[in-house]
Amino acid sequence: MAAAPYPYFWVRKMRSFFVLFDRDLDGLVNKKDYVDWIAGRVSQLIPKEKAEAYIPLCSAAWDFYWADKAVNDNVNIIDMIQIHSRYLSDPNFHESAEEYFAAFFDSVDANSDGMISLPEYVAFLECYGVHPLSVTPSFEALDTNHDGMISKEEFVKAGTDYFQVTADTPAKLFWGPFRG
Ligand SMILES: [Ca+2]
Ligand SMILES: [Ca+2]
Ligand SMILES: [Ca+2]
Repeated sequence: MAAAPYPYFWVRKMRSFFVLFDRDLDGLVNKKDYVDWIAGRVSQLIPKEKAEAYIPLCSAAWDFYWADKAVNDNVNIIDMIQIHSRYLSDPNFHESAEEYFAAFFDSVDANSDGMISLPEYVAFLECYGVHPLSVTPSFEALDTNHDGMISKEEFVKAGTDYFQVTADTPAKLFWGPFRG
């Protein structure tokens, strides 16, 4: 079966997201990579009550976005791209993604002041194994009004744009350096 002709740059974004989790480079991502490894880091890097909200969200995101295509709990890049292509075809996906990112925002906002600061974003991406020195370009890309903070609106827009905009936009840096 020929691969579906998904937009090229969008495919690169999906690859960049996939490789964030495939840390052993075997071409497969499983729930352990996507939830357990991150949960372990979240527990160390963000405040306890924030972590307690974040970890179930990761688990729900795995079930909602990845698990349908899991074979023996593993998802390969072809299946990952296919399942994430629902962002491009299913209008309901936009709404669910907005809800996820709004909830993620509340966990990343460690001091609950309604804004994400650079140190808060550093802690968030450190949970995904991104080096702190690599976070500033992402933070600047998301801070579209250049006030030195990431608002919930900026965060949700970039997070959803990452998955549903097919063009090359600054949202590609949402998860740290672009790897696709
Ligand atoms: Ca792997
Ligand atoms: Ca904050
Ligand atoms: Ca801002």
